[in-house]
Amino acid sequence: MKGKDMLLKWVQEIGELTQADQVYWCNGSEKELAELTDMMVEKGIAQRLDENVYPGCTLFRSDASDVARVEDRTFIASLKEEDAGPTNNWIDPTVLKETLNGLFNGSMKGRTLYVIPFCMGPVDSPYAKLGVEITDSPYVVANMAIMTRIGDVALKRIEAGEEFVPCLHSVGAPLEEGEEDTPWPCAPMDKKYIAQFPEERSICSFGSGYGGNALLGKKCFALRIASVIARDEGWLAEHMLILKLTNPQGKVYHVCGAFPSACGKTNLAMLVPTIEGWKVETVGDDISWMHFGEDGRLYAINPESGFFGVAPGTSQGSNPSAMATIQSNTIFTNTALTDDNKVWWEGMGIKAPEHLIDWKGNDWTPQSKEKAAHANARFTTPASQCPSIAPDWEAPLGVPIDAILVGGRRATTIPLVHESFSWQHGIFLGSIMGSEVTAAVISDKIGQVRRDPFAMLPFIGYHVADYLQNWLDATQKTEEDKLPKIFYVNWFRKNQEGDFIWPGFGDNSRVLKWITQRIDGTIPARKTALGYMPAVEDLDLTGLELDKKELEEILTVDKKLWLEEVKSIGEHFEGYGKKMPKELYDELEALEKRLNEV
Ligand code: GTP
Ligand code: SPV
Ligand code: MN
Repeated sequence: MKGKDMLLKWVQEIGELTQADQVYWCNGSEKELAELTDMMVEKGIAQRLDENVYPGCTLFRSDASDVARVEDRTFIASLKEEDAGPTNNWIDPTVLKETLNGLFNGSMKGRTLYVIPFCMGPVDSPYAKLGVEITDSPYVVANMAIMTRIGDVALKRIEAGEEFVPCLHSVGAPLEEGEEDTPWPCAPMDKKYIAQFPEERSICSFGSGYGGNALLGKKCFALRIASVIARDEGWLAEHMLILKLTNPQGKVYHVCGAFPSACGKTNLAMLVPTIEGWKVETVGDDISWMHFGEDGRLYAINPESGFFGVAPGTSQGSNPSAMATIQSNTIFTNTALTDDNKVWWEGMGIKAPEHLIDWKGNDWTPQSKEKAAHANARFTTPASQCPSIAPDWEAPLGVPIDAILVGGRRATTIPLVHESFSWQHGIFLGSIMGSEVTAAVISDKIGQVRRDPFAMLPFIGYHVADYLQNWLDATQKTEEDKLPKIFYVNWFRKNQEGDFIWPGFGDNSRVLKWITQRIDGTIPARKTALGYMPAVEDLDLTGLELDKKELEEILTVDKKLWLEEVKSIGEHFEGYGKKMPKELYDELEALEKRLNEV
């Protein structure tokens, strides 16, 4: 859609369809957010935390059925089924629209319809894109106000005639006359729809109020719809963190990293190095939009303005920058609450108090069997508050990317780090990524390894084979030596006892150091069947006491396991159908050959 007139017409139509009580246009001011928050606290939807410790912070508890993204209820409604490809749930757009029309009919009765104009990307960036979310959830408004640039800044660009993506959202729980509201209204699972219309570039989400299901600027727009736009326009919309790394000599590098949900993007983006003289600054923690600059290099912008981060496991020890960021103006969802109005979660680095209110609102003691915070409890917090935020994180043209990391959660098989032989081999590494499914998604497969190419499996808005081709095509847009080097990392190897071998978090800086040395060509590497790998001595392990044998193990290629992996990759490629680029099969064959040579 384009222009103010179309926007007004759309809002009017949706107002009539949903029969909302009233329509409110968000301007994005601080006053507006403060009033909205007051309203939610008064209504008992939200709870304020201790103002002395957590100023401007609130806690929300979701319905127990609405705690994460729902991939089974997420649809790509492209005109042709084959365009959605084998990895997406396809649904006929005409059929779906009829269903959705039925569901949205009267769905906002008794509620306010909020209109949120928003901008993905710095407001002065030529790469920024606009959207307008209509929602009946004030919680969504408050989150969008942190996660994106909302209100007048975005409306101005729409009024100037720019295109915007219409994003329609309802929690799907109309209120009848006199009916009392619940703190977290939502619809049952079989009525939930998270729908993307790629040709029309529009989004429609019904029935869930949680995270990526409801904050439509994030996964629905900045990944599913944006990936389609990116394919058409020749750029890349990716599920990646963006960080800025400075070495002791003051040389700057920028690194993107594609890890699946709850596999360490936020933590790596805010890492505090454990090696002397190194500095990491944050540009983004979840999404990277990359364009080719005039110099032929890839430049990344972060389309978001906040972090929607996993709370459990976040502590002063693991991520002090996140802990400092969430001290004020933060929305907590599904964490536990202490008796003195503070938040608590497992892995916060603070002993569990004798009594808590758990994420379901029940009393909890250390003897309780269930966890006090939900595993996918989250904080929504402004990026600008992050002590490690890079001064140029809003650079309109983005930052030039030197390296791309791909990786996931794998207890076995995948070494700590290996470097690709070439761009094509790097895309192969991205295409074969596998990871254990985490609580960031409602699934009965949690803990099982699934293939997740470039951590985009749930987020590619079109055919996965075309998506991989779009990556391969980069070499037609620029010279290979201008493209970032691609590395495959795995912080999650476990030993016999089930403990992580690599300390991770701040110590991942040691791997980043090796990566910069490879970029600069200042350190040799071992050529293995998988790619270039460091020997244990090549990593800066100053001050670390690790079991040398275990370290060697995570820097070794296990031929037997890898031959099994090759088989499994072959099956996974077959599943992607005939459109799979031949280059990736060539890489698979070459890998098998190299493995059989050693
Ligand atoms: P999404 O927001 O879902 O996309 O997740 P993410 O990729 O940003 O993951 P995040 O950084 O929030 O980390 C998820 C979980 O993994 C947290 O519980 C972290 O404590 C844990 N984690 C992150 N980095 C590491 C690491 O280097 N080693 C280990 N062992 N755990 C880690
Ligand atoms: C993810 O699952 O990758 C997230 C959380 O970042 S959500 O916004 O819910 O998608
Ligand atoms: Mn994510």
